[in-house]
Amino acid sequence: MASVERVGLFIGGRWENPPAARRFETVNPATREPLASFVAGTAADVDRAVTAAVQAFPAWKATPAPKRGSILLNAARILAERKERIGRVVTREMGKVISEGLGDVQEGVDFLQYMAGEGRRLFGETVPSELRHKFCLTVRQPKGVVACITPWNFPTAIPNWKMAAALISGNTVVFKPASSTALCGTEVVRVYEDAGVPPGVLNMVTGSGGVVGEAILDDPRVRMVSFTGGVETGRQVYVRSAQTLKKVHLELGGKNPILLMEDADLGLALDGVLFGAFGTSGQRCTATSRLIVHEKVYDEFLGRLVERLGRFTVGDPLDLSTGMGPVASADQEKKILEYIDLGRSEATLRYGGTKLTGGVYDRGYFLAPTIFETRHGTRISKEEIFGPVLSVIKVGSYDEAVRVANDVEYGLSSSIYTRDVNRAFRAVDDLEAGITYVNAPTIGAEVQLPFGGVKNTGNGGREAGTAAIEEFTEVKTVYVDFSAKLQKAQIDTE
Ligand code: TXE
Repeated sequence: MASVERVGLFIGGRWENPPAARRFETVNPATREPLASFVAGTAADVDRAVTAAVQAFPAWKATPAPKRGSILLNAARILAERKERIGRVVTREMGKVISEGLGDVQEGVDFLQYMAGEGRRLFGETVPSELRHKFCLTVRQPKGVVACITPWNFPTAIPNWKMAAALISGNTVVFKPASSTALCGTEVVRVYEDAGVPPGVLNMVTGSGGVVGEAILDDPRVRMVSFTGGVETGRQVYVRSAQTLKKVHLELGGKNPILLMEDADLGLALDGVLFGAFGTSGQRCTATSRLIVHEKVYDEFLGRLVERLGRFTVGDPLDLSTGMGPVASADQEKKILEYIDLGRSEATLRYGGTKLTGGVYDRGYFLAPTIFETRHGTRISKEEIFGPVLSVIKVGSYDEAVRVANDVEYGLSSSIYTRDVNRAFRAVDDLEAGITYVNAPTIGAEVQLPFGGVKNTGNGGREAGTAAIEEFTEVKTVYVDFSAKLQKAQIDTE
């Protein structure tokens, strides 16, 4: 094995590097160079990590939430200090262009700051009683040990979203990062460690979903799992966790549309479509993968889009002038190319559609940004591709655009470009999605607002904002009777 950094498991506040452990490496998708090596964790490792989290839980729960918040604020500061370096790690390990690598880290800084403040809120409710001299309220309590299982596409942002919310709520955490971006996950854990998160409160076990992930799901001491990934894996996670009656929070796929109406500002929409469809090489759960265009502006807009793509650069993601980097892995490349082949058979290829070759391209997983003109109903127009492939669909009216937009299994993000304020607000009502943007693309979530979707995008939960606190806490209802006599609700009706 090449001489790369050897990262251990993080259990009970110690980095463990058992010499005999099986290991795996992560590689740079732009160059195929190995970056670091990691322990392929086992069920026994998970057992020890959960035990450490169980043991650390009472003291962390008893730590005043504002004190937990000040540790997270430390983490925000440290992460901000390391932003440049970790942003480059994101780009080198996952392939998104450097501006987006830095954005990935910034999202963590923002969220840590937000959640640090939440330590001084964690609001409950006070509610009137139907009886005299009785006081009713709710308080939020942690769930206990929670698991955070994360994907590779936002390799520092998503772990921060989950872990900061879990920790401020008083839970202890077992974290399993996606294997292909385990160094990014490690960098996040090091930030929390250096910020003063006590031993055992945050534990990381690297390794495969089938071994480490399933051992986490099977452990009855883990009371909640927060998972982001593919819909099929999410379904398995849900079913498996049912055995131990865990709370399961799922963030899954999307097939996010932009509705481009005949009265839209086409120049503005052009920028939005390019960023929405080809940012992060289309590997965002909120990526714009469908462009639903009114027939009156269809030819003009598509012509302008193709012309712009002709000037769009694909290449080294560390180069500031690059528009799009590689896709994240050989598996991703293979899957996307299969969808492109399918698209050639069921739709009209309008741009791209190839693996890029020659020069730097031969070292990594580079695909051309790809546009298909298709009718609604083809597989490429309905299935999540998770790559730089945009399906463009022509419609004759707003109502048809909405029908097409809603006729997919997912409902994460959506967008409409129009200058008609009535139509914009109608779209907010009509689009079946957890997020609707007006005159902006389907990507660009801010951390202080809830994030999540409807239909097969998840099971009803939301990340970020105060919604995340609701996910990671139990509500306790408290009745304080200071009447000094037995009062009976529903019975003492006078
Ligand atoms: O995700 P997986 P992958 C989609 C996208 C992509 C596909 C596969 O379409 O091409 O999913 O990506 C862990 N029990 N999205 O392979 O397999 C796994 O190790 C417990 C959409 O990365 O879903 C990783 O840590 N855990 C998405 C995490 O689950 C298991 C973002 C996600 O892995 C497990 C990423 C198991 N049985 C991919 N199997 C989005 N919508 O944002 C795997 N894991």
